[in-house]
Amino acid sequence: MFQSFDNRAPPGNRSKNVARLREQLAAHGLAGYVVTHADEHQSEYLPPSAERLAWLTGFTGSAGAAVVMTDEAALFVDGRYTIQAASEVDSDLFEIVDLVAAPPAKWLAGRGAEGLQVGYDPMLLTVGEVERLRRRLRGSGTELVALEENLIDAIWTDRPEPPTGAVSLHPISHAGRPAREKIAELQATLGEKRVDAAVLTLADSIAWTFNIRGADVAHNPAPLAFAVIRANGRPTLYIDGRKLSNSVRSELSDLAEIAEPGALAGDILRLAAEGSAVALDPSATPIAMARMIEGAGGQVVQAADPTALPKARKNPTELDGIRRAHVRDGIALTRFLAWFDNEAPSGSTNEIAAVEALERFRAETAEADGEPLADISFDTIAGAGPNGAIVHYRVTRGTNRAIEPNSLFLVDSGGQYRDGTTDVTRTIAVGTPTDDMRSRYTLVLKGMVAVTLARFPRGTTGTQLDSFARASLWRAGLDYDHGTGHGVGAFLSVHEGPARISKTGTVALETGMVLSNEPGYYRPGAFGIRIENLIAVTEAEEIAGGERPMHGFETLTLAPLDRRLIDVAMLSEDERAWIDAYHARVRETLSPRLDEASDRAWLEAATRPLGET
Ligand SMILES: [Mn+2]
Repeated sequence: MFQSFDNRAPPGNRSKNVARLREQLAAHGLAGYVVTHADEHQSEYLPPSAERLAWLTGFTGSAGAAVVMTDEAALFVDGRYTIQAASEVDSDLFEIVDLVAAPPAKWLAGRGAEGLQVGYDPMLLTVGEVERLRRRLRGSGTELVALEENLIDAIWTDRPEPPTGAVSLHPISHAGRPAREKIAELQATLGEKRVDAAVLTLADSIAWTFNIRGADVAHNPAPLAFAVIRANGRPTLYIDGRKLSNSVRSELSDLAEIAEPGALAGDILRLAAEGSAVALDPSATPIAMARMIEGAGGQVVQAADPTALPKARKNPTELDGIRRAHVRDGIALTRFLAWFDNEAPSGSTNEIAAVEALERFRAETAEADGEPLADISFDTIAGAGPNGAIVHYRVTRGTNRAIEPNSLFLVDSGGQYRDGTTDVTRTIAVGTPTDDMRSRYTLVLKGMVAVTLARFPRGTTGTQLDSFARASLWRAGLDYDHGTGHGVGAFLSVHEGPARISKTGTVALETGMVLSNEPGYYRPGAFGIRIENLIAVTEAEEIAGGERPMHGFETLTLAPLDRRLIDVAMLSEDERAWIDAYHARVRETLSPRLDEASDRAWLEAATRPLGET
């Protein structure tokens, strides 16, 4: 199993850990220390060696920060994690603070005493984070101090070793473009921007550039590494040599110099000493690197990671792979949904059993298809009844809930296959849904379909489309507190920048970008609804009678929507026609590929036209 159901916090006595950190504060003459959920690569999924926040506080969410002062301490989490933090963290040790309403800088400024020095690790905070912290702390008396040594590492005696997962080559049959060509394009971009080099620090940027994949962290097949791309001259890839077999090393040596990560600082200093202009992405790059460059006479040019856009625009080979992955994933999901419909009404199953069954169907289907499941793309969110209303719910043995009759079940999951990454959410009725559940489900579905059917001119951003997904809910006085969609990688991160469909999605949507389309509705304590398909931006085309070419979306995800939850009377003709056509496509694509007659019969019934009984 790729998913575990145990608490993931590193073992330890949090009270002792905090006390030892306070001894470090005293030894360094500090008033406090900042610990973020981060590694040097700003990875979403951390290797165990970087779970410093969890080691210190017990909190295992995917985002957050702590500040420990000599006599008080706070853990900062956003609204997704307030409930989880309260159950995981000892409130005698940490005050739990809303990250949005009172971010660390505001909280620290409120403690303001002249000359208060608060330490942090400059390899773990980005250029942008430190700039924001400094701006907010200005005039408060509190000063941030970058420390060479990480104070957690100094006291975490049984800290795991950093990972050394084997690197594999991502073949041209999946990547679609040779790494050499990608590097040349990046070099041309640097030339246009008149910079001498760019430092890449994100694992997926490096994986994409060099056509490699890794096994350092769960769920994201990118190797933890750094790279320097020079406008002129060979790039250097900084990676722990233990991750490279002889054959992989020899392939990579044709593209780049290969060095140990420890060599990066010296190379950056040399570049800077030559007076080079070096591009750094402020949202990704450790502040330590910017300081090194400026300190040694180089020029820092803040610019978006140059791989972000070319990585996001999937090429035709990648899109073909992604489509294949979605057919495979659709078969697995259909088998799961048929299984669930058979098991759930008896009331004898539960969230963990559902997660296990779904992973088993994915693994079996992939094995039979000759493209084994490399991983799940994130921990499956399987929320029964009220747990469905917890947006980032992860079931543990402690929270496992029985699936009860006359309730909703929300399942958000995905697979990592070498030809593509999937992410799909379905909300399923168990027994008889209430009218209320059906009307809310239909409003969410109308939003999902509105984005699917959107036509939009070149330059349109995700922010503009985000309201398409919400309009039906808004009209009913309802909304949801998360973005509508995120970018998705090609056998890479399930959450990929830079485009997104959300209130902050300011990047224009371009042909080949793959995004999620996942509106929702949540009634705390009762039920949650989310419907998610992945969609790819299609080429702008002429519309009959129209005057300007328009982009649209191709739906990639293939899995039935629960007809029992659709109130047909609430649908427009267009919406109804889209759902029927989608179901016909799902049936025609998947049915011939289902081995079991019972699964084919289930799919037949689940995808018949709306209104047909
Ligand atoms: Mn998603």
